[in-house]
Amino acid sequence: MDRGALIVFEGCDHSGKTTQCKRLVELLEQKRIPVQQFRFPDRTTAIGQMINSYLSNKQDIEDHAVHLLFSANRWELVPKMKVLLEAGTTLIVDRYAYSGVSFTAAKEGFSIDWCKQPDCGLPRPDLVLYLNLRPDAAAKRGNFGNERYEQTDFQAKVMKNFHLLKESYWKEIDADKTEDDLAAELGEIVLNCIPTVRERPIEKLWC
Ligand code: Z5A
Ligand code: MG
Repeated sequence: MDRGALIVFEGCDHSGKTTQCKRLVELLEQKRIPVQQFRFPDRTTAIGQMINSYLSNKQDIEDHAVHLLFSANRWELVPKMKVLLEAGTTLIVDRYAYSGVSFTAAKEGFSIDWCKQPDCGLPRPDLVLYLNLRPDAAAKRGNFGNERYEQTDFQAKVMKNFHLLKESYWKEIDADKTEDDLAAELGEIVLNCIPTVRERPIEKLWC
């Protein structure tokens, strides 16, 4: 059986990751390509609920511990992701381990190397679509909300970290476009990618 593609969205705050994931799922469904959407953190699981109460400032969790929880939240979904990929379903994933590393490594006393360790061995994406948006363009799309991490200085450190994580399978996309133009560009890239991975084994991240 041909496998599905593992497509990950990462990028700046307000760059349109969640909006474009939804558009892409709709496009693939229209074309009758098997597809399923994932989102990290997945706040529906028991671990995800702890992360949710941390992000919404209802609970403090020690920085190392919460990093491991974000990673555990990915690992708990891996068996389901693998079964779907191997059955030919393409997965559209809203944030992944790159967010995990970039956010924690923006905190005092954390190295990129330490932050990568818990996510070593996750299924490696076939394609990372990194949506780039200048801070002034992002600001026009609304202010930060009330969640932890939603501050300008911290987000600037996060962006620097993302750039240190770029790999050959990343595509950097200028996200300062209308929703429709961006959806058309991303749709074409993803439709071209899916057939190229069919017979490739699923690789391991950072191993
Ligand atoms: N985090 C972590 O620390 N460790 C981890 O391992 C992981 C995550 C996985 C919650 O993530 C936090 O968890 C996040 C990282 C951390 N902290 N921060 N900051 P989240 O995924 O739940 O975050 P979010 O609330 O979805 O925000 P976002 O991802 O930054 O936004 P977005 O998905 O990129 O954008 P959007 O929701 O699609 O669009 C934003 C707004 O812009 C909205 O009003 C849209 O209608 C509008 N929009 C969208 N596209 C356009 C275009 N093209 N033009 C104009 N306006 C647009
Ligand atoms: Mg989002």
